Amino acid sequence: MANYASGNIRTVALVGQGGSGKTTLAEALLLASGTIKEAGTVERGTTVSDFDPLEKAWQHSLRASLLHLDTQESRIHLIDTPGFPDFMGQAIGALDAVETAAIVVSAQSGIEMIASRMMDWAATRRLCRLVIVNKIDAENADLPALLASIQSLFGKECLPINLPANRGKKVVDCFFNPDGESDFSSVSRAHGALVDQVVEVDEALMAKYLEQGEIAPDELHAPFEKALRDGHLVPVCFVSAKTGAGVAELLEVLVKLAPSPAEGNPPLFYKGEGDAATEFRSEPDPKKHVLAHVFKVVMDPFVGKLGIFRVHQGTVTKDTQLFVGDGRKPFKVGHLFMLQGGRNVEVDRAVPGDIAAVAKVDDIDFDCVLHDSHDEDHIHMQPLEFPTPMHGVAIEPKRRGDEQRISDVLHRMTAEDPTLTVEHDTTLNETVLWGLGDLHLRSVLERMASQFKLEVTTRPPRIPYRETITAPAEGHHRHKKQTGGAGQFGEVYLKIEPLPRGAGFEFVNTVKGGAIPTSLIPAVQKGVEQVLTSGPLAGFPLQDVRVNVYDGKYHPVDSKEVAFVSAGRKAFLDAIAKARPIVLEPVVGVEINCPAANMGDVTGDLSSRRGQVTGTKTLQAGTLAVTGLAPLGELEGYAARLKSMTGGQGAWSMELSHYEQAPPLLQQQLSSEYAKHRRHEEE
Ligand SMILES: Nc1nc2c(ncn2[C@@H]2O[C@H](COP(=O)(O)OP(=O)(O)OP(=O)(O)O)[C@@H](O)[C@H]2O)c(=O)[nH]1
Ligand SMILES: [Mg+2]
Repeated sequence: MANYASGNIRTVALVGQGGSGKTTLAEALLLASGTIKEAGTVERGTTVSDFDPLEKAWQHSLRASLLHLDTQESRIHLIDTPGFPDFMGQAIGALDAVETAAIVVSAQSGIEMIASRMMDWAATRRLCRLVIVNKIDAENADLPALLASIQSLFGKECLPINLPANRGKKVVDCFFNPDGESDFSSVSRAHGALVDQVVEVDEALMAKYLEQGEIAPDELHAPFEKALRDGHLVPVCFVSAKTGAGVAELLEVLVKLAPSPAEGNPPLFYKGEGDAATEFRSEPDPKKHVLAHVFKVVMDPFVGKLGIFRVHQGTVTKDTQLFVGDGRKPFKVGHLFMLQGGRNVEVDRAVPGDIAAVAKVDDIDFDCVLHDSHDEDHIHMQPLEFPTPMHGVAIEPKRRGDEQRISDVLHRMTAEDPTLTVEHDTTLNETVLWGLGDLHLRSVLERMASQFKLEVTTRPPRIPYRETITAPAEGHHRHKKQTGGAGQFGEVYLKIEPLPRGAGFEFVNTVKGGAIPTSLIPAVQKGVEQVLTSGPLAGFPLQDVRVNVYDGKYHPVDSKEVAFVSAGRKAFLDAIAKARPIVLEPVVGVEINCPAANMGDVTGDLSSRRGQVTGTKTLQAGTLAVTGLAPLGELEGYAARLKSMTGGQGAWSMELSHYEQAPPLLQQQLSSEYAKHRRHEEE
């Protein structure tokens, strides 16, 4: 289907808990649309979506996969995302590319953590939401109870758009057709509830409805889309990806009711930088300037760097010249692709709503904007908030000499994955990989081993403590050295003050009258910054401080750069010593799902770790979600502890909440360890 228009495009991200059946459902949708002739399975490793060797081996999706299918004049772009909390970055990133987030819930296991997180994230992003109840064929599925918990947890606006019938062997539509028999609830009541909800967004229609008692489905289309856009309606569909029940009906819902690019909420863009930036929204008009957003980057072993983007405005063809962000030099598209799992399908053009890719453009980075006009510089999309990686592993090559290759490979992997970071701990001279969970880190190490033949040994990393100051102070240092002929001279006066938590570092130069020549200020800054990576108290990075260099002295012959680097560093250290420095510890927000019976143990254990419970909610009969805060340093071995407390039934995730002052005992312990370490080094 070559020439579809934007109005016929639907973009859908399948999100939700690991194992809820997203990949199997994607396969079923491809089959129902005739895109594939036979459905693969996750067990046999034959699905279009989980094409990566590691995904096949683990039988779980680890990356967002892009798929597309054509049905009834419509092009549907599907993104199948991983459900494990460890790979959430991939699911969050996909939200930037779609109008509709379909939250898949397993009828077997009910609502779990990721489903409810995804509901919230999609709502913050103003996406239209759809709840898909999968596995309606399962023996132990209690569908009426599940629907009730969906409504109590996600809201009354979650209304069935179809219902299972014939004991889950098929589904019956409740939107277009008020009559029919279903397994539970009544089709006509479900129909009434939908119409009631939809007409609430349109006063005139509401009046008509009250008067006539019925509204033709055609007239409901526009208000239906509005209700979806406003989050006033969240349709619930029932399917079995395995037996195929409800799959054709789901396609029908996507085609007839899911929003086109013009019917969804257009994403927010910014033009300009910082405070001067102005907001605007893209228009899904194929004739306007191109605006496309790169929401995913893949380092393909065969085609190199692949930039995957969603077109929000304008038309991209092979001949389009595209600028990357603020770059001055455009590139010619040349080959334009749409992805079908691991296969790149070459296409002629991409219109608003399309998800496409270009290969081998090195300047393309995750989250950049592609555009075709010089006037469209300095455009950014409203940034997505990714969880800060808090699970770390320190790695060391097994073979000497692999250091550089490890660094290159990790660099490529972090380019693909916004939730993976690499840090070099200068104090211990070790490389630390930070990710969202143990599985996340393991997947990276396995890829390093299998794809790049790089073997490493691992050990737990240090907790990422930080240092800061709590009072303003002055610092001074005069660097003077006479070695043989020429001497070294540099003198620096500076003031420091604490900045709000999370503000980072600021360097200000207010030197007057050339007391330190402007050309040597960078040397002072360099010296100051040398201290930042390893604070004087316990060797942790220093943050949230402003340094103001305001005076100094120089010597026309002896003042060299090195002298001012050294003077800057020592003046800063001098100031820190007087500024009541402290160690900050990371505090994480945790969410724990556990059987209600284990609630007491779980909360008691959390308090014994200096943690606190901030809320509990019932996910469904017998299962609770507990949220809380705890210092990261106290959570060592938590996964194993939770497993033993809950008989293996607990699940948890954590993400960085904030940094706060570490308790005095811990501060002392960390600084005496650091002092010992330094003595050891000096010996
Ligand atoms: N009985 C039944 N089993 C299903 C159905 N859909 C999927 N499954 C099974 O559920 C398991 C998980 O399915 P996947 O499709 O891998 O689930 P997923 O949501 O993609 O999981 P992640 O990729 O880890 O997020 C597999 O064993 C499937 O065969 C269904 O409709 N009924
Ligand atoms: Mg999957």
